[in-house]
Amino acid sequence: MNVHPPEFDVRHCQLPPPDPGVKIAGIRRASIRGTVRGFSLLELVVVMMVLVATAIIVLPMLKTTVATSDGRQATASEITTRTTLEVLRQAMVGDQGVMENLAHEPDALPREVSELVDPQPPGHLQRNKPQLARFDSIYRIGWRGPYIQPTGKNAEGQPTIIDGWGHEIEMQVDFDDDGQVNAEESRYMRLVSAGPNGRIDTPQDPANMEPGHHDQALTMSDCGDDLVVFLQVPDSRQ
Ligand SMILES: [Ca+2]
Ligand SMILES: [Ca+2]
Repeated sequence: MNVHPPEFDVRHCQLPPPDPGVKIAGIRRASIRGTVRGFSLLELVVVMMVLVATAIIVLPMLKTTVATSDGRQATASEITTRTTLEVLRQAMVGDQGVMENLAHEPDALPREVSELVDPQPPGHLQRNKPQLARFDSIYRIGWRGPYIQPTGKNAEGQPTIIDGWGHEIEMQVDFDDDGQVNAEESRYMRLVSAGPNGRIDTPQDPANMEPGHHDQALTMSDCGDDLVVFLQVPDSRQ
């Protein structure tokens, strides 16, 4: 059979209709349209097995360490703790946080993180500043808990905020031994996670509250493996 090659129509950039009898690379064009071949079940199973095997290899690596922006390798527990501390910091000093509602009376501020998850105001607030026990929506002052949802329980079984190693995050504040928190003391409030060793290493004595500015100030080595977040003063530890 004498077959002429199809002529290309330049004006319309189209090939003329194919001759159904013409074979292209041994397959009729009609059969290309009719049988688009999919994956067989066996091929799909093999692909799934490869994906599962990859996940089994990669997921434990993600669980163990993650590279941080400064090039360190941080564990998932550390990342969880840093995230939790940031959420806590926002609950304290962020928009509509505790400080916004209570900072004009620093002695009414919470002294334990477990107080932040409670809809009821802390006992010392109810005793010392009963006028702040209810939130005034016009002046936007007074207790408006809970400020954060609990993530675990403390040693006494109370709902509280725990770090990535399962220990309650501690709020440290300078009382200056008189049992009250004044405005200056409230500046040095800080949140402390016990870190991987599960023990609070950061000293709580008043001389050690301010970070970095004088000889007695808190240094990095004082804090051991703890993770510390200062609520109001910048962290200038050396
Ligand atoms: Ca005091
Ligand atoms: Ca520690």
